[in-house]
Amino acid sequence: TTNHTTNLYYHQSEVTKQLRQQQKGHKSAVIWFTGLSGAGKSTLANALEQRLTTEQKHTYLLDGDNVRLGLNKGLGFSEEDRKENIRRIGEVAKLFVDAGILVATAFISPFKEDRDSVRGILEDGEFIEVYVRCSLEKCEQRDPKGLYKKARSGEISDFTGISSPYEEPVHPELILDSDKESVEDLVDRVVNYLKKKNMI
Ligand code: PPS
Repeated sequence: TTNHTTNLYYHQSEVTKQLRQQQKGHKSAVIWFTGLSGAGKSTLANALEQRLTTEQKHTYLLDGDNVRLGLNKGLGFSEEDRKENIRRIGEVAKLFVDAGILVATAFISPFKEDRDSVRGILEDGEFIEVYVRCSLEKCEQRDPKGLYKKARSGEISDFTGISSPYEEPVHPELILDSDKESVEDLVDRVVNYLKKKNMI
């Protein structure tokens, strides 16, 4: 039987990932921030990107709302759509890693299986899972976009933490307690990790 991938062959380009990394003077990887809405994923990913850019590293940031307005327009928040959202983001992140870039991603990515799948398409050490940990109570108290309020009133369904599950990472590379330490200190911890692993 013939399917859509039958006559497709992966090409290895002449310029390799290793060569791109050499040229940039650092490794490439995905720094995958996961956590509840309002936990601080975007804030931390942004601050990390700024810090790395200041240190002359080549970075890119893939962020929840922006990706959902473009590449993943049309996907909602059912389990199936979130799965597809994360799958596509994983593939895009992998392309950035191939391009030699340190890519930070900020998505709730509530399902362990989906995060593990992204880890699975990358090479060892290229997937750095960062759990931005913050209690639901605190996130709900922050409610920067007023979404928890809408979720509680039933105006939004399938809302993570309220009416849709969040599966905590089991062995993340890093846990950042966003309600205990400052953004700068937490960014330090990520940068130190990258240095310790000789990525930068
Ligand atoms: S997921 O679960 O990884 O596919 O979600 P993600 O792509 O990160 O999108 C999360 C942002 O979408 C807004 N939003 C919702 N989040 C959770 N549940 C529901 N039902 C929902 N509806 C809209 C919300 O602004 C999330 O942004 P963050 O930055 O996480 O607060």
